[in-house]
Amino acid sequence: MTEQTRAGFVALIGEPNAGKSTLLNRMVGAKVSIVTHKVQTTRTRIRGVCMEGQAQIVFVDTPGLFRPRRRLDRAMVAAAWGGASDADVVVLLIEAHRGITEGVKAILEALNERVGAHPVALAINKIDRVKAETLLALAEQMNALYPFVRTFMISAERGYGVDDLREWLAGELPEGPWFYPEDQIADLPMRVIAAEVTREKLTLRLHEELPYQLTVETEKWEDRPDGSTRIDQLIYVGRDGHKGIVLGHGGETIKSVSIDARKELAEFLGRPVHLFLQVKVRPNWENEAERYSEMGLDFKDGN
Ligand SMILES: Nc1nc2c(ncn2[C@@H]2O[C@H](COP(=O)(O)OP(=O)(O)OP(=O)(O)O)[C@@H](O)[C@H]2O)c(=O)[nH]1
Ligand SMILES: [Mg+2]
Repeated sequence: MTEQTRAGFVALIGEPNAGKSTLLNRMVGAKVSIVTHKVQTTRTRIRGVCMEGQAQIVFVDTPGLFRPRRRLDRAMVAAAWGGASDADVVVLLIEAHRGITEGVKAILEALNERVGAHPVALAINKIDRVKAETLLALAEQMNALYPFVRTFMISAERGYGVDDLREWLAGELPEGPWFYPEDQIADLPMRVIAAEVTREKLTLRLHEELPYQLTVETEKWEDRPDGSTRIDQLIYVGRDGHKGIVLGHGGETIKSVSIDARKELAEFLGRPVHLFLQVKVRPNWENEAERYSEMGLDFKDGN
């Protein structure tokens, strides 16, 4: 008798920078969600698919949970909770070395209300950064605060504990047919993935200078008969001064961002890429519904 197929959704939630996107990429075995050292990297729900035996696990990477102030923040946080409430299993990631922060406490308080009866597992991430005693104490304290169904200690970056987590998750999913073809790993449109790659390179390059009010959109996508792809993207910034930062001295910054993004896109697509970037000042983009739909966010949620 063949094993029954299983399929379901696993939401990865946690504070900004907890390592949710790193874990998603590790599970999927490819980079489908961008990762940076900065908080609030992920802006929307990103699905990555992985197979574990006869189970298809659809991981939902979510924006970090924090106290939202601006319109975009609110839409991001709403998207994160939406991901959690739709999931079969929720995995809360916390950072081992930071422990139970105010942000983690706020998430624990909101969990009951927002995800109701869904099972929630705890994943203490970045265990490469702490000693074993610290970890055990943290696990105990967290379990006293919330009835987690399981606790895992992992390093998303190094891969420790990740196989155990994946195996356990597979067994928790309901029996049923798969949602995606067996070889599919993500379900974001390519134009959005391409825009995210450029946003990652900008974030990595600009460090502290990075304008929060920055977004990237793919304007045009052309698969050419010669086997190459031409991608035109717009970088929206909120202010004139930000345009100069993104361009850099003599256009140096945007040039190196473009080179890095093109390289990664060509690798991802398996074909040569011509990437054209243009920077536009758009003071009010954070209040434009169209910018949100391009990102996969709900404009209403930002109200
Ligand atoms: N030392 C260590 N660093 C990690 C680990 N996992 C992730 N990181 C780092 O933590 C930072 C944040 O990782 P992300 O995966 O972008 O975090 P995130 O939770 O998706 O963040 P947001 O999208 O901003 O909510 C990056 O610099 C990662 O390299 C880990 O297991 N150990
Ligand atoms: Mg992320």
